[in-house]
Amino acid sequence: MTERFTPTPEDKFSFGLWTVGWQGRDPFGDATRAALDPVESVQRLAELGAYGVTFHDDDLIPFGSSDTERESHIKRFRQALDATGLVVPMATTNLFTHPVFKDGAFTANDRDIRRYALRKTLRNIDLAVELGAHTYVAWGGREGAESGAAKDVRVALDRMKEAFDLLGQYVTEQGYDLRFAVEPKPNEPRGDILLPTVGHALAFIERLERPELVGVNPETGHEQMAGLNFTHGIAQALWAGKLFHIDLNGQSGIKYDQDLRFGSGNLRDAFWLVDLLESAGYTGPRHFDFKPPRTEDMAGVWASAAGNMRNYLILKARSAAFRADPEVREALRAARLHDLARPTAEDGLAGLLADRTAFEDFDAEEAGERGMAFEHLDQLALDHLLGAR
Ligand code: XLS
Ligand code: MN
Ligand code: MN
Repeated sequence: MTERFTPTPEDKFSFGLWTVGWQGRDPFGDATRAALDPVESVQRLAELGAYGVTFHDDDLIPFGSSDTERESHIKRFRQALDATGLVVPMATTNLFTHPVFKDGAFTANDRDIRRYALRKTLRNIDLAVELGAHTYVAWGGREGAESGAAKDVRVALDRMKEAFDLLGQYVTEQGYDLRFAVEPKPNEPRGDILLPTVGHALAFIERLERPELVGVNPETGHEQMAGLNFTHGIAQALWAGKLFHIDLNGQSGIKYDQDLRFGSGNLRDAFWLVDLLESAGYTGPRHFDFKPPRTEDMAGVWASAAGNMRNYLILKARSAAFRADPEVREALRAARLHDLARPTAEDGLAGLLADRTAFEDFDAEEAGERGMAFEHLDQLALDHLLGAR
């Protein structure tokens, strides 16, 4: 039983250096853990069965490093990757920690800062590609405001578009095989952040010069912070062909960004999410963006990291059992999922207009009385999730 839930690189689990490396600093308290060497993170994650590691430029190369220091950090990291076989599927830019980004990066009111943010990003894109990444995440944590007049949001969106158009031009001109994934978040650290949900991001992407190069990187907790159904957001991103990457973690309802390990918080949504990813044939990395709580020592950090993968694999097994259960198949029919899959008017508009049973002879009273049988179906799901079937 235990072995079934032991991760292997084929499961495509990846972690950010900033996750296991989080020292536990929060707005009210100092670090509770020592800094973690990225090389150690790579080694431990490989031992735990992960396949990939991701990073912000500053996670790997401390802000302000000289060129020589930068080279030596990259060299050590690359050696650890080679020794363990871990890959770098994704990288991203830190455009939020240094005070220079206090009013944002691509949408800072200060033009000098916007130009610096773009150069910082372009520099790290070169490194991302050198290390083999195919996805570049853009989380605009400081792109936002706390007050009304401080940010002209329509103009800020022009600047955001300008930034992504330039980034798209750069990777195209360089011939890089790299796509961007916008990561939405409603708030924190800004009072309100631009592109706050998956839906906002999807609409934004369609207005870019090269929309095909840009998708989304939704994070479980970020949608749930806004009270939204994460699985529905992922379904729409998949429907739009835009799920380029995903940040998995746990969140208990509408509160600060908890970044709990995957499976904690809203377990039911986690079940439906895994069910969706696995049945939709999502082939990208299962990337964990979590924070081991600051109560933990290093043993707790690795236990927390391992828990993410274990919970994903348990939920994957539960979802497979749910889908294979003959009673579930019957319940899905009773709930008329097959009917939803059928076009509403395969006879076309003319057929619909000519069909008297669709309106003139339609018995709305009788149709209104038909039960949907959703409760039985949901109980079967819960039985599987709880291991009762
Ligand atoms: C913060 C974000 C961040 C991004 C990468 O809330 O989740 O960690 O994933 O910058
Ligand atoms: Mn988060
Ligand atoms: Mn994230």
